[in-house]
Amino acid sequence: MSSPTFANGTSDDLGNTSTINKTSFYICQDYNEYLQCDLTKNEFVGFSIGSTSEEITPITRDPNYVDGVNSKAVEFRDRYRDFIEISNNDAYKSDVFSISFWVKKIDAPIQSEPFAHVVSHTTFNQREGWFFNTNSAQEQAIRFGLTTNTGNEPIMSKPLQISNSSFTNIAATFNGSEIQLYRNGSLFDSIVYNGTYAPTQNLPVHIAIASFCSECNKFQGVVDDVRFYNRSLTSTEVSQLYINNNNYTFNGNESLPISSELVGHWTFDSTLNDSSINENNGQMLTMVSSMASSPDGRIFISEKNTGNIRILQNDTLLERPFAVINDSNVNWETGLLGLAIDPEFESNHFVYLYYSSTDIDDDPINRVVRFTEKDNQAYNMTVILDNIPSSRAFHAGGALAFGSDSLLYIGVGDSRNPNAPQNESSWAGKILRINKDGTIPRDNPFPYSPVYTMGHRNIFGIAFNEKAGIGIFTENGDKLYDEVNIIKEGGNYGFPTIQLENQHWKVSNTTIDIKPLRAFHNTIAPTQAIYYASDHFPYLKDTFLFGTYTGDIYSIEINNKTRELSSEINPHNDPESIVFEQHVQLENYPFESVVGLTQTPNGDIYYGGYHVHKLISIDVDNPQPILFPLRLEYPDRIIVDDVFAEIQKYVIVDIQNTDTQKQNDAQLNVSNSFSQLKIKIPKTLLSQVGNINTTVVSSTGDESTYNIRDYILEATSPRDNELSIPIPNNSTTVTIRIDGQNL
Ligand SMILES: [Ca+2]
Ligand SMILES: [Ca+2]
Repeated sequence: MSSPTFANGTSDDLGNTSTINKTSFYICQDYNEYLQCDLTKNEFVGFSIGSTSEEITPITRDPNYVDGVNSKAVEFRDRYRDFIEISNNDAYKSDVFSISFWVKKIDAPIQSEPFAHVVSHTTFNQREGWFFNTNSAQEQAIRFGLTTNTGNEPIMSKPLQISNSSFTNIAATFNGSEIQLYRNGSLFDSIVYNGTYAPTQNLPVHIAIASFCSECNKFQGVVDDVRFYNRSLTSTEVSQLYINNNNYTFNGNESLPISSELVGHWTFDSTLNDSSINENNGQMLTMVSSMASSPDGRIFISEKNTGNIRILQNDTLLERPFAVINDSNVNWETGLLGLAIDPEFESNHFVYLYYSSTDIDDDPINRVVRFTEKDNQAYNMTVILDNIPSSRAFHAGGALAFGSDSLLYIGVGDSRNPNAPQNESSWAGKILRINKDGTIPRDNPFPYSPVYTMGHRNIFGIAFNEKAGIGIFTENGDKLYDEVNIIKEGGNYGFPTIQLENQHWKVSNTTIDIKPLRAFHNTIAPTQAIYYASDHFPYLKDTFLFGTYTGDIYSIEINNKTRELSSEINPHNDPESIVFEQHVQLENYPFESVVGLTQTPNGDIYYGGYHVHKLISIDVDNPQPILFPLRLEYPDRIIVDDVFAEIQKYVIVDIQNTDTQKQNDAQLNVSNSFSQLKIKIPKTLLSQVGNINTTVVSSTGDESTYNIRDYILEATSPRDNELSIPIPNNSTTVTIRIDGQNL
């Protein structure tokens, strides 16, 4: 058999092309280390922009005090995700120091990942400070880590087992050249320190989570009597610390009291106050789940775990909660969830809440209730919709928003029931739509049912552009493909049997499901959504905003004018498409998730995780491109399988040639090519085009690679490179590689 060859020729020979009648768009997203290219509904661009914020208030709660080694101690549960923050203090910047605390395990399963920090004062890059972390989620042995600013990994101690029946005292001392780790007053590990130690300059001390983060792995256990000394204790002192937490008498003589150079001491005896001279009191932080502004500018805030709804008025968190829910079922993703303000709040003062509870059989449910606000207090709690499916811990949904029609839209998760989202009669995995009083609108798509859309996994954000009559909802995928969707009456959004978990929606080869407006390859975990119509941030005006658990605010501009849409996708004749996407980078450090998001009537944007922040400015002068749109046009007989790219290096397109009348010719012949693939590549992706190679598998199975530069028709504009690439006769699969330059 002769191996395939290309005939010599020029682009003038490319006469024999077939009709181009398919168009598809790919978006390549910059994930720093790589680009991920995915099929998308239309062509749009995206940028990352910087911002500044101001911290308005922490969201705090009372700790759960339990019996300690000495009076009381604080219990941490991983599922509640609460932690203690102690603000940074110059006293913790000593080059020599000691830390002591008591710790006990809890007999309860742990779902969080390993390496939870127990007591932590280190930077994200682990070049400054120290920390105690767990070696694994189940074993929970504790290691001491001391960082070095030489660029090496932290120096770690051996894992020290702790008990679930009694408290273990852990003490670490550092004298500049040696680390000693003690267990119950006895030396457990001794390490020569050959790094260069730099104390943490700018971060608080955290207990039960890493100090650089409010959304890292949580420690589960009980912690008591945390001490920080700005000197290295002797082994005798450490053993005395174990025997007696109070004062230390040396050889019967009054000597160094153990309080000498004790610069932080938190007894947790029903208080988080610091009993050392520094009086640097700790606070227990808890998570915001939703925020909603009333027309007078007050911000209502639901706290997921505490049962409290709070009010932020003139940037001050009112001491007395607006409402307290006593029957909330609190777990990972359950508790107090969505909040909504009635569109006629000024006359009726109605505030709505979606929260998790249990029914009379103690089964988990969610319900929507309504309060009437008067003088910052809630009255007349009324159940609007009850027995919404829930789960013990996950996928409880919680988005709540009024539509342009003044009806209440409710995002309900699948409650971890895979059969529910495609079952019309279940409320799980749905968006529900009800009248304000809980009755069912007559024009709902399923008679006598609140179900408005179906096929959802979990939803935290719904928002409406009243003028255009467009509503969106965010949807949380598993590890891959979170979504933004347009709300369509009676729409089926595919989960889990049509659009599969962790798969791009293109695998669903049907037209019964609505494809997402936008699918994000890597997890962003979208949260609360709003439509922003204010001039306060002109750059964000008339866009949908939503928070992300990964700590940014996304802005998406949607147009419902008819635009060119991919012919590879059945768009359900939906003209809506994305015009513009921006990622507002929030530079909060310690890192903070954006769970709640709201705008005040004057256009201020507030958001919250464990603190409430106000967006102050966005850096509109320096947008960084992060989305690179590719446009491909090709004949019916071509199928584009996949696209790969690396910035300024290459674009690779994998295609299949399904021509059933391939020329019965062993020769692959570019000059007599019958098909062309046209591709438009933005210059931000490849500023110039160099080598172009195709690797061709012929119908007889031969594989060869050719430089086809001479056969390419090229056009460039200031913004894009456009290439027409011949697809050789008799090919079955073709890989086209377009390099950024000649190698
Ligand atoms: Ca105590
Ligand atoms: Ca979907």
